[in-house]
Amino acid sequence: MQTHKSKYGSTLEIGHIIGGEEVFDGRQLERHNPADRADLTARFPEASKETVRKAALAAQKAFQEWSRTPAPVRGGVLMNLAGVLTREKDTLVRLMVREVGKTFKEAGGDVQEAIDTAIFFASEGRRLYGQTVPSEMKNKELFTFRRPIGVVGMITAGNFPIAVPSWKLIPAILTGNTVVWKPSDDSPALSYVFVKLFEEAGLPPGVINVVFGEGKGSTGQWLVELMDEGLLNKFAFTGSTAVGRWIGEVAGRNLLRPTLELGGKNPLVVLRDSDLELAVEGAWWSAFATGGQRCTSAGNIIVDAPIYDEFKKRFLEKTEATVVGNPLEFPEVTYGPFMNTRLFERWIEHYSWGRQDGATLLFGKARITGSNPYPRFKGDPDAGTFGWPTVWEARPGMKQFEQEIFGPTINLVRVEGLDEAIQAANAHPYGLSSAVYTNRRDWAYRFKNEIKAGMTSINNSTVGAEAHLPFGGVKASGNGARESGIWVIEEYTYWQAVNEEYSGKLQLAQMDTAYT
Ligand code: UN1
Repeated sequence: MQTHKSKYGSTLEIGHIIGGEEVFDGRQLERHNPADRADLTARFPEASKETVRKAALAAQKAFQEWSRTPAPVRGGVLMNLAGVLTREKDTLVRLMVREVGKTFKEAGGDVQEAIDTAIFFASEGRRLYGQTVPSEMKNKELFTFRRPIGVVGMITAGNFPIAVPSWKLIPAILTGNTVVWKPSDDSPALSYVFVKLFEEAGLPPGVINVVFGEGKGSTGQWLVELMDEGLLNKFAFTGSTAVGRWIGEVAGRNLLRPTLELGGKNPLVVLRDSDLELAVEGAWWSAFATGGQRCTSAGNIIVDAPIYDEFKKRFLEKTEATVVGNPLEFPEVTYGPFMNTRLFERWIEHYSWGRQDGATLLFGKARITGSNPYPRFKGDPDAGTFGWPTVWEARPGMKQFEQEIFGPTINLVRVEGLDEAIQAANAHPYGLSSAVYTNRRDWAYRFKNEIKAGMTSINNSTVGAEAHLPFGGVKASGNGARESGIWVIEEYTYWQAVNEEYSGKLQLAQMDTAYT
């Protein structure tokens, strides 16, 4: 790695990390701060098919030793990592604000989530329990052991550039696997620094290998296709449903069980008896935190008819107070720029979906620019790509009600009562997060029982899941695999059944007990 001075920090000249060596082959790519497109955070290469293959071979080699390393010792590396990340938190936070345009507060949460994950799994190395199981026969013992799966391919998105990779990397290595990780091309510097911190914490070379590049038609594709060559034993992906489906197909034909964390169109329901102030604040944060660029961001706010008008009035007031701008220079902003122009282009398209379907635009004027100013903008809007906070009135069945938008857009949806609210909350293809605001326990519990979603909040935001609860969705939001907490261990291990015979003779299960 080389560093050069840049406007706000330094530019990293980085290579892939393969078997502990830095490898510089491939077309050069660049990453700029999305809030100004001038501040260069990293210059990094695009890994070719051959380079990705080398990374998988390095991971295979490292697996031999790492899988034999006692789990408490592997956990010890994670305990060190928690310390190193805590020491480096401020540096990582600042780099995250520069590289992906998050606010300081949210970047702090992102890094903290990784620290919490490291702390959680550090001791898990001492609790990687198996079982003893009674045998049908005398003088025979049965046991189960967790075994690592092997080499794991990983592709992650840039919106949670440290937290989400940590949910994959940390449990994967704790359980004895080794990794080839292709991070998002939106966060190369952060990913590089993150892996260097694992090294500093004592992780041997080759346990985590990093290949940089882009997605389909590039490094990401080469990595996925290594499943067909038998070089990967597991795949873990966070990103769009379309890409997830394709990864799932490749994994399926190779009989691998992937972890797929995909899109969301998360409903937040506000019932007639709820605390309106709390609901408005929770809905606003669910919609606009990270500029809506979270898989857990709310997509539809479903409001009970008797309070609809009052909610709408207060929600629009709160939306108008949203501050948008360059988070590095103005830490008070609610959200910053789009992470990349692809996301912006997708977001801008939804303005035409809304018009075509007859939705009503209540607030928002597409892209913020000097000639299309937003009153609460901080900084130079033309320097990056920023979106107006946007509020629509929509109905189930409309495209923008059903499809993930991944930007600062929210729909208000009017329903009559709990039954209709639950029906609307389920009327989209996804099933990741959800929320209900009510003071009635029976309503809250009916909602939690009937919503088809992996995660549900009662009187709280759709975003901000804690690092030790199972994270994941149903329907188009994933394949049922869970990340975080103890549950993720299932995804990175297989059960080995062992029997030990000490009778000194051949005892056969089933036959000996049934017919002797
Ligand atoms: C994501 O957007 O991919 O629950 C993850 C949350 C965060 C993680 C979001 N803890 O909003």
